[in-house]
Amino acid sequence: MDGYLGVIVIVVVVALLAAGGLFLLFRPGGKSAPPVEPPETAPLPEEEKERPKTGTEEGEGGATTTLPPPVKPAEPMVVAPEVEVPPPSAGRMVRLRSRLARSQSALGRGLLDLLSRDRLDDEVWDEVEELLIKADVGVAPTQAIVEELRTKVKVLGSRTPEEVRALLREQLLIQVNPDLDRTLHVKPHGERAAVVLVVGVNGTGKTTTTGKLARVLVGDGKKVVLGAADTFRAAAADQLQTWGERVGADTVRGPEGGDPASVAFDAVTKGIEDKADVVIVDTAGRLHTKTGLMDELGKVKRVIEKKATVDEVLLVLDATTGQNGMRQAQVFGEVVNITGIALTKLDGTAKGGIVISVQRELGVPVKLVGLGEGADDLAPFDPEVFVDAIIGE
Ligand SMILES: Nc1nc2c(ncn2[C@@H]2O[C@H](COP(=O)(O)OP(=O)(O)O)[C@@H](O)[C@H]2O)c(=O)[nH]1
Ligand SMILES: [Mg+2]
Repeated sequence: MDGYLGVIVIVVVVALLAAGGLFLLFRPGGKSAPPVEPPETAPLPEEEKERPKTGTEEGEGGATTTLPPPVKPAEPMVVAPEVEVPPPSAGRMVRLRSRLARSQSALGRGLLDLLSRDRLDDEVWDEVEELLIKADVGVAPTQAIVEELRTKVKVLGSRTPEEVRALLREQLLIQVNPDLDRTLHVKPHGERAAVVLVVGVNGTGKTTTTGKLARVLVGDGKKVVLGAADTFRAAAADQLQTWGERVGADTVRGPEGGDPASVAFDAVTKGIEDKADVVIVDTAGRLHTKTGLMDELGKVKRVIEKKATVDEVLLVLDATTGQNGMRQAQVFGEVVNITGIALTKLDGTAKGGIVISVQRELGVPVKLVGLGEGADDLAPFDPEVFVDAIIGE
């Protein structure tokens, strides 16, 4: 009887072992098939695509199975991320001129057509006015342009197309004001990094502009540290960090929902410790009340000023939002002393006249323009290139 039981036990054990082995070999997701590259599923954002893949992402558990050797030799485990060298600031707007021409040339063509008519009566001048207003030039600058053009045209009498073009160019340029100081204040103070604070309404392009600006500055040979003071969502800090990693700029971040001012403080501290030239601090824009905004931004600025000076406060403004965006932006002007405007998405609107009206209404020069979603589609604003893109060459 005992021997009989022993045999049964042995048979059961052997059967269990065999089943286990088969399971190991053929379990779903097991390594019974030759390893395959992870599939390219949804298209990755540009930044993600460039991130080098490490060996650890292939999965786990491969070592315990008895499998044919992988067809491909293993990739090296660690690949240093390649740091990009972005183009310098000089010449960027010229490179992006075609983007501007594409979005703005309808305005220029319309104006040149009207001004080339044989008879320039009140009706024609009304149309000129209408075109300028529609392009967000603003009422007062429009009136100034029309008045000057009327006088000059009268003096000229008959006009050649070249003369019309030159007159228009001159008047637009006067309104854009080439004499404004558009230098970005990013010179370090001795050993202490310069600080740029980036503010503006949610969705205008603050984080993107912060990342692009880091590239501009790195392209000019500067060492940059980024501060992710938009602590509202972890994704915002990730987004900024990805921008930074591409050009070798460190990003200081805090816990999700943490205090933005303390992140700003830590970023500036790191900037000074690391002997960076510039610290750029990205902020949140989703503040629903003016007092909330006052409190938060005011605090960020005050806390930075315990360590350094805020050299530049860039207001990011979405050109496609026109007058609406401008009113929202004005609130920021009441909270912090804006020193420059970064006008984004100028590639996506025919209303380039906003350059003129925003400078007038906020009393601050446009220093940077965003002309696309590409990493290097941010340029220092150049009034002449801008006006030439409007009226064509
Ligand atoms: N076409 C275009 N899109 C832009 C430009 N600047 C930013 N964007 C886009 O605007 C969206 C919001 O940008 P983001 O930086 O996240 O805005 P934030 O909420 O102010 O930080 C993103 O899809 C950007 O790619 C620009 O100059 N041109
Ligand atoms: Mg953001």
